[in-house]
Amino acid sequence: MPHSTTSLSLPQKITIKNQLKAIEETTLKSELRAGLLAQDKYISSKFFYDRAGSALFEMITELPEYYPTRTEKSILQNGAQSFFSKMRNLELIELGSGDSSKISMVLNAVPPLFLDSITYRPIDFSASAIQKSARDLSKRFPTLTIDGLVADFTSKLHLEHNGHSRVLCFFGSTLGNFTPHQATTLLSNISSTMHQGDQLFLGIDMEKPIPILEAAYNDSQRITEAFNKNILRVTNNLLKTNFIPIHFEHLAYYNEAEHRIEMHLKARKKLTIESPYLDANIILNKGESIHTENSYKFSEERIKQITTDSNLQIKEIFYDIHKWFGLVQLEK
Ligand code: SAH
Ligand code: AVI
Repeated sequence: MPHSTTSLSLPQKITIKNQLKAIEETTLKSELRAGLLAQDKYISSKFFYDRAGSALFEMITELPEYYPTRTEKSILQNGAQSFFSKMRNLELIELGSGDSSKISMVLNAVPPLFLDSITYRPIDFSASAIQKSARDLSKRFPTLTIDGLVADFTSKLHLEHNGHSRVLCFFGSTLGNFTPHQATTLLSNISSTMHQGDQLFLGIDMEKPIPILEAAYNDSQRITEAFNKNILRVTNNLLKTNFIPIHFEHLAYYNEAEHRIEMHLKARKKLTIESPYLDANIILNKGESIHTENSYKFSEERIKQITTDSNLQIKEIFYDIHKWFGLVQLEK
């Protein structure tokens, strides 16, 4: 979510551009409106990530039930370290970067002497996440140049190639938050920002027994429920709607036919939603739900399909011992 970045004094080697400011008013509001006016109501999962949402997501990553983060980190620690240790004179671009913990594991593999030859370019919808991560990284890696970009990676990204080779990272299985069609479009757009020989490290959550999947999105501390309901607060802020989170029930279940976890917010009673940006009130009937997220789980076959369709070649897939998560190394 857009926050002002101009008032901050940043260390010398950090710049943060905000590409969202210009489109915020028009595109974001009309996107939200379209979802709430649809027959099957939805809010795009990118609206989870304002300051509070990013902080709640960070809490999710530490929950005992939420296996993806620690599993991907275990793969980063073992699998791809030999590639990362050879990185020199390049741009390291991270999509949906969030906090600094995963990219720190990548940068830790680089001999300190060569860190000043790397420009790290985090791209995220959340200005607060980029600011926090850039500050953390500049303390840990003072010679690293950081060029952050607050942007929606589903829109056209302005990533002119400056001649340096590129290593892109798209961790966390965030690609899984898009339908196969959307994911192929997104991956093809990412691929189009790469030159021959550039690499992409893509984190992918794999299929596994349903109870493990469902527990990860229904944690006992109800942090995922708070994260899901935060999207209503973000919507209230942007559209001046009158959603009251306690009027909704958190639902998260595995849709086997679609290979995805679905998250919804189900109205506990009939609700009338008002907004100065809507021509008429929206009526939500008791039991009607708003679809807030899909989180697709992959087979190796579907990984091959989507990457081939996006004009990328698989060099290697690194897995954890249970094959719960895959880190796919792709080359243009
Ligand atoms: N990469 C981190 C964070 C994953 S959470 C990890 O692996 O833990 C997903 C991140 O993607 C959030 O930081 C969110 O703000 C960002 N994000 C989601 N949709 C986005 C979009 N359309 N454009 C840019 N960033 C997006
Ligand atoms: C960022 N994304 C891949 C997470 C996921 O697992 O789909 C977001 C999340 N939603 C609920 N818990 C975590």
